Amino acid sequence: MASTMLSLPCTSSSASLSMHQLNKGKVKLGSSDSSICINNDRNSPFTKIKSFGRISMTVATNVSRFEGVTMAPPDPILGVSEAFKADTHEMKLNLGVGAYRTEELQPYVLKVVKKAENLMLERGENKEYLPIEGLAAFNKVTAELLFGTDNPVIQKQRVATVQGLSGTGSLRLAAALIERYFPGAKVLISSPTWGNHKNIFNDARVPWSEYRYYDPKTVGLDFEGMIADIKAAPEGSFVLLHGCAHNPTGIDPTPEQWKQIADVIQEKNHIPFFDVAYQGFASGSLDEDAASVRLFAARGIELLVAQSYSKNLGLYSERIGAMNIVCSSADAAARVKSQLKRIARPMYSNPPIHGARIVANVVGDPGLFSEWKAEMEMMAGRIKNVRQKLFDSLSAKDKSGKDWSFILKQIGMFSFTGLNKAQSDNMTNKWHVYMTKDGRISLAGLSLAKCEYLADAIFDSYHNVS
Ligand code: PGU
Repeated sequence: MASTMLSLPCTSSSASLSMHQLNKGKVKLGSSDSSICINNDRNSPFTKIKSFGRISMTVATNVSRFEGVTMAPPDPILGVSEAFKADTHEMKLNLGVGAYRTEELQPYVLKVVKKAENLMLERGENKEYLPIEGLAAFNKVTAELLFGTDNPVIQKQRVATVQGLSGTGSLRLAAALIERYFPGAKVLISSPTWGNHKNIFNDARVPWSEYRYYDPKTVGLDFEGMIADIKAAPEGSFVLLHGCAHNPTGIDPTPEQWKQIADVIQEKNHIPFFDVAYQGFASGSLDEDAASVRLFAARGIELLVAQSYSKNLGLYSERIGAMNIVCSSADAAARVKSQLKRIARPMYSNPPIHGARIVANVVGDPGLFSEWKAEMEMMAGRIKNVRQKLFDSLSAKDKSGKDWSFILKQIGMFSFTGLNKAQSDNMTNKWHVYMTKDGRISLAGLSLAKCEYLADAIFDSYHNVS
């Protein structure tokens, strides 16, 4: 039972008016006299305190106005970190969230980020509001990083770029634009995909359906299924594509397959909608990882690209990213940008400055830029090393003939192990390995030292749990 302190003017009319309001709000009071409810028992929660012509009393509310609000389930990805924190086992391992850790399994702040932050301190930069569309220097470099400085879409000012609240916020902005300007249009999402994609389009009231992507038999891409489903979708649908390092499968189309995907999308007049959350993290090269987006842009197709700097610059909690919409003319881009700003203004008004300045400083300075590339290669390299070691350990242990080579074929932060829910539960309950229930493990949270232990856990879960 909750209690609330009330202070009422000591006149009968105002007291009874207050009572009326209280009763309407289902507030219950203790034993009452004729006009107001006062309890003289000092130990009761309903205690009268009289002072200077006002009566103060404590009232108890036993029915919340939020009675109809049900408990939400934990988030399938971020909820895993909460469960991990509560576990006290010494061998516990958090392979849930896609966040880079050092070999010592500690969070990593890039050296180049610290340098950029020092620069900001030295310059004594202010904390004034940013424009709705974000920091101009950031918007310039982020679009150039994605498309390449010399790309005609940049030269001809055909890209509407606005700073967003990282990848998620940028996706959400574009979803709102789709809902407003393309009513009824469907977004096609890969099956499986990053869990939050569906939430984003649901909340924006944009209808979506899935296209085939992952083939459990080959633990590879179901390319024919993908093409057939994109072909079968209503003309003018949005097709959500992971620019590189597909989450959760770690399986990307080959350059040849990307061309065929572009062919079908063009043929059907669809609009590609790229989610680029791992530029530089898949191959270690920023340019290589942007090749899919650049292929579509080179064909003159109008497209959308959400960007995130959570992973490649380790700016997870700074919430820095962008939405880029490539239009067929500079005029259309200007109008689209104006509407993106209109959507952003009542949602969050304008974005935060800190991460935007870091990105602008790092990408805009040739020295810092090359240091960043070296650090990104180092991070991508560490992940490749644990990937190899995990494969070696599993192959050495498993004499059943099971082929684990898919681990080596997958790229990016994750490995999609093929473990089902019961097997994933065994990983957590028996082995204290925290992962998402779709069988995804984040190799960015694994150290060489723990590969052997993880291989034991996977071996046991795969062979001993059905
Ligand atoms: N798009 C994809 C494909 C992602 O994997 C993620 C992050 C995002 C967008 C959004 O990242 P921002 O931090 O908003 O830029 N996915 C991670 C991080 C945890 C989460 O679910 O937000 C993951 O573990 O899948």
